[in-house]
Amino acid sequence: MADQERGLAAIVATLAKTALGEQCDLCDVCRLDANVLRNDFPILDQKVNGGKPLVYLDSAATSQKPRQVIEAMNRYYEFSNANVHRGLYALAERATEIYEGTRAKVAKFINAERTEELVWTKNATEALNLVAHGYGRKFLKAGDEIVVSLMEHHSNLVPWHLLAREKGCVIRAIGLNPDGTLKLEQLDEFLAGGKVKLVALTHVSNVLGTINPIARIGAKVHAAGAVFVVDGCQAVPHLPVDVGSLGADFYAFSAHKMCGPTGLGCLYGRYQLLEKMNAFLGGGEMIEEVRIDGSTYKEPPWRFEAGTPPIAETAGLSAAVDYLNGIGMADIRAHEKELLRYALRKMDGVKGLKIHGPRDIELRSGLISFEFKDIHAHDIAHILDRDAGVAVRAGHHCAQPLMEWLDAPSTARMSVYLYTTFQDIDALLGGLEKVRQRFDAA
Ligand code: 7TS
Repeated sequence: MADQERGLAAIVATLAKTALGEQCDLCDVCRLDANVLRNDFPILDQKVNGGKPLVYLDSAATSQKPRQVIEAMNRYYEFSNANVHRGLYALAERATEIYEGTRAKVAKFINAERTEELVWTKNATEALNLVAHGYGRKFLKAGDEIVVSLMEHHSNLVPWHLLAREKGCVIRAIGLNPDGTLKLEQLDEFLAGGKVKLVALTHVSNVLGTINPIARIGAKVHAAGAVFVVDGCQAVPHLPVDVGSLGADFYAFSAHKMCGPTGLGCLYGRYQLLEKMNAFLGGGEMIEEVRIDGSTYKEPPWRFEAGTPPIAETAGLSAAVDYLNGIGMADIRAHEKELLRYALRKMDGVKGLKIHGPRDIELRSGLISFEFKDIHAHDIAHILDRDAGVAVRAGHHCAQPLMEWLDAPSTARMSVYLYTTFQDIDALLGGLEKVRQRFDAA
């Protein structure tokens, strides 16, 4: 069936369901029809494990890519491939335009004041390491305190461990309330001590789904004279993000979680801070002048982009941002809230299932970590895949301190995105029933 016809058929089917009063994918709340959008994601239209339709509920690990993104990268390789910044011919100019044009587009997407505040990295992990090296190693010293939280991904912990070990800094961690929100009064206590120089927190937890009150925290951090680093990996793909109003000094995220390709990350940094920072990696592209006994370096953001960068990937991210803007981030968030509301209600009805994270939909993003008592998360994920074609993540989710707090070696996690439907959630529920039956019978 042609794409257009399939799209039309999906709309008709959805309207028919609405007329019947069923839960629908085309509603006034979110104005987004996941069934139609799915036509842009060829990977979702396949069967796995003996003919079961694939149900992809692992977008928090990486999102799927729409045809528009795949085509933009192919087009780049077919028509514009050249290295950036160094060629004086048409292809090189075109490649540079794509590379720098995407920087401007992404800076605008997160409402940065200046395009030069957006640094390309390999992923969010590298972006956070860049801050630890470029800012931390230069400005932090022995006895300075770095505040993190119990819900951080390892990517927002280990760079600070490495820095603290080298410099003799002290790590302090904000604990969690029983509902999986931050104990903000602990942050106040730490800041009151007067030794905190840097606070590094996630915007959205990749395990609990908690959306942290970043703007409120930013105001406190700045009042205490510290620098605020935000891990926005799970936020930028799912919520409207405005770095200016959040008050983040640094904000890191990955293209691959927002419909873009792997191999490309983004670091927003306030220009006055980027300017003062040391280079991270050294080599071609990032230098001004090189002598045999020393070198000088470019202004940000190019100071931090050594070697041939991911160019095709910026072509892909450019198409991804157009795609997200075409739908609207507010509508994506509204759609995910509806899915979350539906999933939480249904999952509450599954005997023996424990759900982590805040119950208030306004405080959580589109993912749910869960456990069945006495069933290992890997077994849950394996049975969901084999018996229901449902892909979820299982493990410690690169958040071992949080697992310790949850008193769980691992959890299973479902996560949604703009292409997730209510039928996907129903398939998960059917799969969970199979998991329970299998273990009840054993
Ligand atoms: N920070 C958070 C909050 C994340 O969720 C992740 C990846 C990262 C940082 C690192 O991103 P990367 O692109 O540099 O690897 N989170 C996950 C996840 O939850 N499952 O797989 C990857």
